[in-house]
Amino acid sequence: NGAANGAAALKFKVNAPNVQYTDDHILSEYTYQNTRIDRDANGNVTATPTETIYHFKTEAKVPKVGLMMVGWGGNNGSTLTASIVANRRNVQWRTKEGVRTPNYYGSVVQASTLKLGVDANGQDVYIPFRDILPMVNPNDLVLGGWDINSANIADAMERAKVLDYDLQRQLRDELAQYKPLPSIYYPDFIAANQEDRADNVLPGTKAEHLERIRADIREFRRANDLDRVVIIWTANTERFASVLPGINDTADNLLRAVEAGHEEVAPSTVFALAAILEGTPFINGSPQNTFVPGVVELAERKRVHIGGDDFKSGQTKMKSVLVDFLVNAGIKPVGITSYNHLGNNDGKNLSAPQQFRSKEISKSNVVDDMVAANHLLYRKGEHPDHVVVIKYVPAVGDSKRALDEYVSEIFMGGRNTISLYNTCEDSLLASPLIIDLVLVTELMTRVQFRTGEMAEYAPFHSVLSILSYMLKAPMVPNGTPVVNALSKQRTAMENVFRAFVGLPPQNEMLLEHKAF
Ligand code: NAI
Ligand code: DG6
Repeated sequence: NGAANGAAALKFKVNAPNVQYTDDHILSEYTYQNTRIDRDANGNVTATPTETIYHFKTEAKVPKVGLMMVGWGGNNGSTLTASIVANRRNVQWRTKEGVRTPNYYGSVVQASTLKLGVDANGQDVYIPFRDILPMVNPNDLVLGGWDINSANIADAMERAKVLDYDLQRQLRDELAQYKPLPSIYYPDFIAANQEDRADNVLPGTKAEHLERIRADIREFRRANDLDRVVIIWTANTERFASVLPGINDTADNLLRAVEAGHEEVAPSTVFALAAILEGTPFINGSPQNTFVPGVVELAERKRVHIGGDDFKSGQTKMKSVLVDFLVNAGIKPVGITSYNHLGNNDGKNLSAPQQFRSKEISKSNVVDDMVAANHLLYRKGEHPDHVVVIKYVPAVGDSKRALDEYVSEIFMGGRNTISLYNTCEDSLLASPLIIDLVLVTELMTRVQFRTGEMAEYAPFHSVLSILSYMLKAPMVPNGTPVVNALSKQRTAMENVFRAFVGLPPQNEMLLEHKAF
């Protein structure tokens, strides 16, 4: 992103009366258009166009940001760290195919483009996604975090067996300096087969753990002179916590439950509480219900951003494209069967029933909105059969195999079966998602909005539904529709960002090319 910062460093400016630039801010006045639908007693439908004026204010200066990973020594944490260092230093490495250079493929923000508009000849003009608004360059992230395993990040990278040896060799000295902070280990929440990893754990009570993690965040911020910190859970999948009245159902009850050391408070929930109490956004990259109602209430009370759950990397991403396509094509998926096997530590942890169950839940609800959108194909409450199987096969390591079968009803009683087979290093799909989650979350902390009824600008809702594209089971503010369809999720991100700079939503009408 270069040395320049603030409005002076913007990659483009919008030429319109509704957009202003100050030294510190981008100000846009935006007309949000929608269509309200009403039905009368006879079922007649009226569609009324609506308009709401929004004012957006975006801080143009990109802050110095720290990323703290919980589970830093895992496959995702070590791969992400090594890859950022490789990009930062432009480390090149040799494989049998030749010399390789680092990149950020798989990051929407870093490696995809968006259509800004059309040129004088009506031809599309694309810009890097990262240039739509001032965003952090991942090379500038200060990295740190916790792990219940004491391995330094060089050893963790070697253990993960994800990156090529010649690259590891060149990164080793720097990564050996990175040592995860001791973390919270409550054995009941992750698989028993993880016990031998737990050699870097905090002693003490739950209340002491909460205070210790809060102190770690403050110290990381101070030692690195950071403007902001974002925390991400990329540690093992935990079992679901029971949501219990009086324990974790409200913010105050949950804080009391931590004081009392209640057994249903998970490590991930203690981290989320610590982050929120320190005013630090927290993202959950795993499927468990870290965000019990008490956490959400505290985040809303403190106006801290949270996002989750569970990185959406491969199989589910395909599902949220393919089922959307089929249903929108008027084809009716009736059976979806998803197998995968993998041999990394994530697969080992997921071989335990309760941890598998967390993952099964997050992988299973991902077509609901697409099915519900087409009442011509599905009766109310009708769903395709949907089965998810995960097996641990150590021999394949981080190279996950995903096999999917989609059976659909087609024209006049016919059947269509699509089979997919996908092989790929799991951590190389997940790590760029972490970058997107962090960069978009950080950006959202710098944007405020105001409508006609509001006297002051206010931050966006604590629950960041805009992160949905990167997440399998997107968390949304209460009462908000959950969107799983990938193209809708990306369109939402693009158009919300366009609104922040005062541009209309992207449409593919190309009306200027449709006349004789
Ligand atoms: P991993 O097992 O290699 O790494 C997890 C790390 O967390 C380990 O180093 C472990 O020691 C540490 N850990 C466990 N409990 C901890 C705690 N309480 N505090 C701090 N550290 C703790 O797993 P991997 O492959 O890095 O995945 C991480 C998480 O991301 C898993 O929950 C996985 O299900 C989830 N995920 C991964 C995806 C992928 O494509 N790799 C996609 C979707 C989700
Ligand atoms: C086995 O399913 C391991 C999991 O952690 C997955 O790799 C991960 O959840 C990614 O799932 P998906 O469906 O997004 O590829």
